[in-house]
Amino acid sequence: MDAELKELAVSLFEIDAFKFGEFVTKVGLKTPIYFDLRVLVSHPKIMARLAKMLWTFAEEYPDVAQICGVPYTALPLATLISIDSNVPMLIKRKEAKAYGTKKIIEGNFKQGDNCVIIEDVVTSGSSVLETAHILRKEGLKVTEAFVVIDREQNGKQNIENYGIRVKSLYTTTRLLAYLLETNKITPKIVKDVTDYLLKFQAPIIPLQDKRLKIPFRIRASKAKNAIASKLFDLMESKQSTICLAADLTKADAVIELADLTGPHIVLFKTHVDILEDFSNDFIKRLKELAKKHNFLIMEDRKFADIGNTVSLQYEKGMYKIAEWADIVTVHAIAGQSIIDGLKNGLQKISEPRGLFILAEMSSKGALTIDEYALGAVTIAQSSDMVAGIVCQSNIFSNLGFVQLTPGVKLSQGSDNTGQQYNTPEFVVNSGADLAVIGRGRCTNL
Ligand code: 6AU
Repeated sequence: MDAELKELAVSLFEIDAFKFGEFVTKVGLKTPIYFDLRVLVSHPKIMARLAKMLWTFAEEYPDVAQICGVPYTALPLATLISIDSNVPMLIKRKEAKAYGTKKIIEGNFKQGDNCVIIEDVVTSGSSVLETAHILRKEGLKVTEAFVVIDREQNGKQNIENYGIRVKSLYTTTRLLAYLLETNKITPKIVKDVTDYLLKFQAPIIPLQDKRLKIPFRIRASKAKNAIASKLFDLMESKQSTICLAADLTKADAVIELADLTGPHIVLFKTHVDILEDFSNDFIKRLKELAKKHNFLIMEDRKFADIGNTVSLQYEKGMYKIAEWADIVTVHAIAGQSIIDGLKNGLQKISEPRGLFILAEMSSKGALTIDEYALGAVTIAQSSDMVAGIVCQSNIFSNLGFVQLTPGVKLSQGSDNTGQQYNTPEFVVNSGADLAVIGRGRCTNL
């Protein structure tokens, strides 16, 4: 491998893929060494060898489902790898906006597919991170980047801070050594470049997923909604990020589950309309357990009608949800008026109440995509009744909102009615503050 890398380094030098002199990089750093791997397209044999070498890193990662080259220089490399390895490739568009009508990723993929990023040169790491961010938003898993050259200017660290391992064929140091050994460059060039590398490091890129790095106790103080604030406090004090979905049809079974799981959860989620024996006594017992074990109750009612109707559905009828549920879930389909309607249903209630707005659903083929999801987040921002967002990916940055993500199980999969499950690790990487655990709590499912 070493001899091959050295030989390839010489070939790359001879086609002017490395230049020595005075240059300015994309991130504005002055540099005595410049890598221009765009010339590769004029040298197909060298390009093919480079692609083959790069793909040797995949031997350690047999589960690669997709590859994606960072546009543009790495695109032909990724194409060659894809053809040679028979691993499908994705293209990230440079021009489309993340939430535009145009697709930002071209190619077919499944949620949770492992996607390896292919890149030519890493300086600050920003290009790899931009690509990884978009791939992750689309539901792909990104944990590896295969890179031709690591310039050793903090790029690798910046990328690895985001949980992506960087494997590079060359570091600048290694490359200089190969070129010196083969008399392609002088010791003076090696010294100039080495001095430069020691002096100029690209800035450390702050983590973009700021929301997820901030302790719950601080986020509690950022929440406009009192129930959201209480949820964050509970998450901190109970060291739990679990919302339990009690989708059982007998009141006693729900109560038993609440008593059993109560010490370990922060939110207990009900669907009272599936109970065959609902009674006021059930609510009384559930409220007692909520007090005993210190959890909140969410009725997953998914309100979706005009303001007047939801106001009545919330306050009246046989369930009188507004009287006992700390939180309810609400579809965004009706627009802002649904929140006003629910507020109306609280006229006789003095305790704090919160809403979770559904922005993305977990079911296969859900219509809650792109603009819909963003529209839901926009509506959510406008009211202090909103405690958080129910969604599948990291689509908001408001520190005071809780991201609640359903569809969680120890292994990925689906049920026979369209529910799609991801692993706890996956949903946390997708921005979940709270994971909804329902049938996935049973190991035989
Ligand atoms: O884990 P499960 O499939 O047993 O249960 C998931 C629970 C169910 C659903 O009604 C609910 O989460 N849910 C929601 C919520 C919480 O609003 C939204 C969604 O997109 N998917 C989903 O499953 O009680």
